[in-house]
Amino acid sequence: MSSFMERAFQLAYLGQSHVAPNPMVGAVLVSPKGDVIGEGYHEFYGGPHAEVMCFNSVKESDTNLIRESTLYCTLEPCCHTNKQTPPCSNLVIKKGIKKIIIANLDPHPEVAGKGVAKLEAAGIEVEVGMMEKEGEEMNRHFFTAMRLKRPYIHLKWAQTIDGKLATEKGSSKWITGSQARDYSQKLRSECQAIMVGSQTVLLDNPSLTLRSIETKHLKNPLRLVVSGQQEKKDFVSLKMFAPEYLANTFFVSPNAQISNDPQVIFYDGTLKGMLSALYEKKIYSLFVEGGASLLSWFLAEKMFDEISVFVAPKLLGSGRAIKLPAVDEIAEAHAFDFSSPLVLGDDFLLRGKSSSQK
Ligand code: AOF
Ligand code: ZN
Repeated sequence: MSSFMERAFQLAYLGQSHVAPNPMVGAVLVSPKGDVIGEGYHEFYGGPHAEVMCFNSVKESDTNLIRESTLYCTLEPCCHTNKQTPPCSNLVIKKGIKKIIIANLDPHPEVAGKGVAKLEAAGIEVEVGMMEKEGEEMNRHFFTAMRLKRPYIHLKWAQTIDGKLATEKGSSKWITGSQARDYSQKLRSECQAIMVGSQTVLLDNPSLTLRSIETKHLKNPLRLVVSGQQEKKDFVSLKMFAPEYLANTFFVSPNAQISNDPQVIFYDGTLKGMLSALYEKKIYSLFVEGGASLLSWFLAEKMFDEISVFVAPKLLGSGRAIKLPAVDEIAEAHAFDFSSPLVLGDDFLLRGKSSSQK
């Protein structure tokens, strides 16, 4: 019944912002009479998996029902061992349930169907694919990272109706109103890391933290500053480098002279190289917030999965804008599918994906 799987999804989402780089996973155990006798989810990175939490929640008086029960799990139980927790497929087999219903296979190269094969070999009935699309959406960060060996990329910017992200001088506080800015914090909270260019950091001195009422209880994403050949000394007095934030702030830099600094993620100067370096550090999702030249780099290389553009009812005339190689014909324009625009105070948000990604 998909209502049990819906419940497993609800539980999985409770781990949002706390489980990255792991996927969100929820599990529900249902007795032959249709009663929920166990529930659990992966609560935080390094913590027990959803299946473990679910079996642990079963009351003493219900343990005799486990053998005849069905487990609804949003992800294929893991079967690999070179990691922090023991493989869940062994636990599921040991508990001897009758049936398991799974939304998505785990694309991790060491799982990818092997978990299911193990369960089937042990005589457990396995069904895969219930609410598969919802699972693809929920774990789009982890799945993209596993399949493409790079982080999921969400680009975000705020602009005037004439397409300016800042004045010529670099002033951008504030293009949009407070409702749009609060919403932007919600988008931030979905990702493992926020990325900005070093010019933006020097100009705006942002803290890049979660402060809105909706997001205050969530874990702050990592903060990544893409710098050129600059040295750290220009940045130390800025908010992101204050003692309470320092541990989660990193320079992403091609400067070989500072490559051994633990606060530096070194890369070869190319966008692909940068994404590989982040993937190797287990950074599986990026929220790229600007400025215009960093965003233009990702856009020009068509390296993104999702974009969110806040549009404010203002005109600037001139100013900083996205710059891309010119096209001659409208038919050659990069087109997007935006879900219904969201009105946020005086501004609106266009959020979507490239239409070619359909
Ligand atoms: C599951 N159930 O709840 C999760 C799974 O480092 P570890 O030990 O936490 O293992 C992380 C890997 O396990 C992760 O890369 C993914 O393949 C899988 N996640 N699997 O059976 C869960 N979170
Ligand atoms: Zn597991």
